[in-house]
Amino acid sequence: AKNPVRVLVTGAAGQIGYALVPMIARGAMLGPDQPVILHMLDIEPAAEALNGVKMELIDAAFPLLKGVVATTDVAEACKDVNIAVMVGGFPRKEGMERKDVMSKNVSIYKAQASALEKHAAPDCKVLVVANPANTNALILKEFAPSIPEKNITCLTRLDHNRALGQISERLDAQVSDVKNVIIWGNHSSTQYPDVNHATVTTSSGENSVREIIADDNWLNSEFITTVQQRGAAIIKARKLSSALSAASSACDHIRNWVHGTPKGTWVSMGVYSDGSYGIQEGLIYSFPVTCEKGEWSIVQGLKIDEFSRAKMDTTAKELAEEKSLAYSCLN
Ligand code: NAX
Repeated sequence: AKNPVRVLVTGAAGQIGYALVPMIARGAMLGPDQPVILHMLDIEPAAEALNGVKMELIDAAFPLLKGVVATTDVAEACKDVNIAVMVGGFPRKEGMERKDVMSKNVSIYKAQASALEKHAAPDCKVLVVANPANTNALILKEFAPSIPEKNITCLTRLDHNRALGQISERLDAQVSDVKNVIIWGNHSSTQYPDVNHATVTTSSGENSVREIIADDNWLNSEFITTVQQRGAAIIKARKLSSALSAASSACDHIRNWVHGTPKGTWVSMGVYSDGSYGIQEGLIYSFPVTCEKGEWSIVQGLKIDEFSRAKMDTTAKELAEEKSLAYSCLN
């Protein structure tokens, strides 16, 4: 039998946490034959609720679940973890300034970066979900210099999956037959969902999504805003933000990272920019990536038209601004 993998979920007493931990315990993240030990972290006011989640995990009698650590101690939570899914953060409350929210999250991610650096397994893979996801991941990277930068990523897979969903609905096709959409940039409303390289498999073979939809007007406006604004639409409908789709996408992100992407398919991940596609280095930016042997690489050589270029630059500019705001909070 395989050795258990230790998976940390921060903010585990929250909404996404509640959807995510059973998925991990059932093998949706690491596979149906991979035992796991769950490490759940939350803050003191949520300690009792966190313990309730632990009780439910025990009650569910998941065969793959070999242990549960539920704690408010960051060092204990990070001890020897192989995967860290960072869902905990400070939410934006009504009337709060952007800078105040940023400042709270900068101090959380600075502290948790140090704890991961000191206590996590050396090859630990980190996925930041909590908003502002790209910038929280960047702060984590800056304050955990001994963790390789390739091991620190943020979640844009939910946006990617939302784009696949919109295309499949529009075509009345199976979502599993649509692939290679791209989310460029920030996990925010400036993100650019790009379908220029996307395909859909039909009885006649693999077709270009742009050609088969044959409605550039829809693709260049309504499709993009629907994906960008989907989080807000879920809040309006549910009176709560996306949780099951976020949790499921976090599992997809880690599963593809660890086990690879299928041949000919790429996914979107927020990763440290190496300057690909003219995106300045030093930002965590969402790119199309393929994964093999536990490592992602940015898909190279895609043709970028003027329309895409402008949108990719707008979202990069917002990330550069977030980065300076985050740095101004450090002093
Ligand atoms: P909840 O408010 O339900 O849960 C957050 C949990 O984090 C709470 O239990 C809270 O006590 C805990 N927490 C706060 N500070 C902490 C700290 N320092 N250490 C450990 N835990 C801490 O929010 P939920 O709906 O679960 O969303 C979690 C985060 O995901 C939010 O930041 C949200 O904005 C972000 N999202 C990101 C998405 C993405 O695609 N990247 C999509 C979904 C979601 O909106």
